[in-house]
Amino acid sequence: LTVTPVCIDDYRSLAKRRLPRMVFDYLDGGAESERSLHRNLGAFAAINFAPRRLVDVSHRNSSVSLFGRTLPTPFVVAPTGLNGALWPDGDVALARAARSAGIPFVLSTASNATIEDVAERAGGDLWFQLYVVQRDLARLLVGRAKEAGYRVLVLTVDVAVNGKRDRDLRNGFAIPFRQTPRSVLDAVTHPRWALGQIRHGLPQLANFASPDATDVNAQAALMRRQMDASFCWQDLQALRDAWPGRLIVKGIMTATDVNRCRELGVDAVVLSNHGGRQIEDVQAPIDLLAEISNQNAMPLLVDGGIRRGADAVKALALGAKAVLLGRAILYGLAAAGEEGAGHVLQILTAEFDTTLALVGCPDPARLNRQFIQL
Ligand code: HOC
Repeated sequence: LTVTPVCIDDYRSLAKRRLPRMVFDYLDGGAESERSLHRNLGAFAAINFAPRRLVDVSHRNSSVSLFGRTLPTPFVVAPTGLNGALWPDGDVALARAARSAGIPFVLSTASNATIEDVAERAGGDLWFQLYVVQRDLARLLVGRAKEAGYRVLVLTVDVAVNGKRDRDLRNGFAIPFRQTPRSVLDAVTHPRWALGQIRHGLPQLANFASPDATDVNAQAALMRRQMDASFCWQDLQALRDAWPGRLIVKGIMTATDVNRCRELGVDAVVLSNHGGRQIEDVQAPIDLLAEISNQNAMPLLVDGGIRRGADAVKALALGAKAVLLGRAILYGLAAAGEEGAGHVLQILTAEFDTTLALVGCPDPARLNRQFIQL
């Protein structure tokens, strides 16, 4: 890196420079006119602090407690598909960055490294994210994750069908990459990215790689983000009964569904609109958190639009236990691999610590709504 990036937006610019347009658009883009995506960012910007003065903030910590464990910071690396398209062996690079920072890494069903490979080569606090493409396959994946030592299962419930992403449609984005004059030009004009992909081999949906026909069909279905759209509450109950560890449901966007998850014995939910990548015109998860966190006994996590450590302070003050990082850490990965992802975590952690001092709260456990201008 010639100029040291100082914030997530700097990493976004570097990612934009290194990646072909179609890959950057896949990472950066959202559903339809991208109003949900922009609402997520705008919602954080609209929240002001109510800083407390004359508080001793000379000794601070950044740790939070989740499921009876202490995490050094409130950040969790969100599950994201196709990380290998951003950086060769991107899943392992991200998992290693998370391990170095001591935070959980959530491996996506749509990863480009296998469940076992990530456990062996990265380790750390591993969580597994499940997309139910086919029920038999889902059972198999969950069993593999358990066997490989993944501690938490995260079920994503907001991709019953594929959201419409205009940028991807315009670009003809698909895996395997389609060779058209435009996509070839896009690749050759980004030679650092292209060489990495050639050296490492083009990304596959690694968890599904198998010579049997079922998996080939499942792989194709996942590529189209075509899940089992019949998966519903009684299936969640069955999953709850089958998975002995912590179970998180990701993609919840109403108080009613939060309560239903709690009644079924789910351990936590992630308030999420999938980074504005699925449904257009939905509330920002941080706004939903502000509405419902004081009515809920269950741990709430939140994602969507976190680009600053201060955003995590806002989320915790409004009742979140932790926040998930999607695009923020992927910009770092896309710009500079494990090093970039690790630096993103350092930047966010430093910003988080500075903000705690500036709002007058030396311990995240003491954050509450009094630190927010309501
Ligand atoms: C091509 C397979 O959650 C996203 C991801 C999609 C995961 C399936 C990708 O892009 O929002």
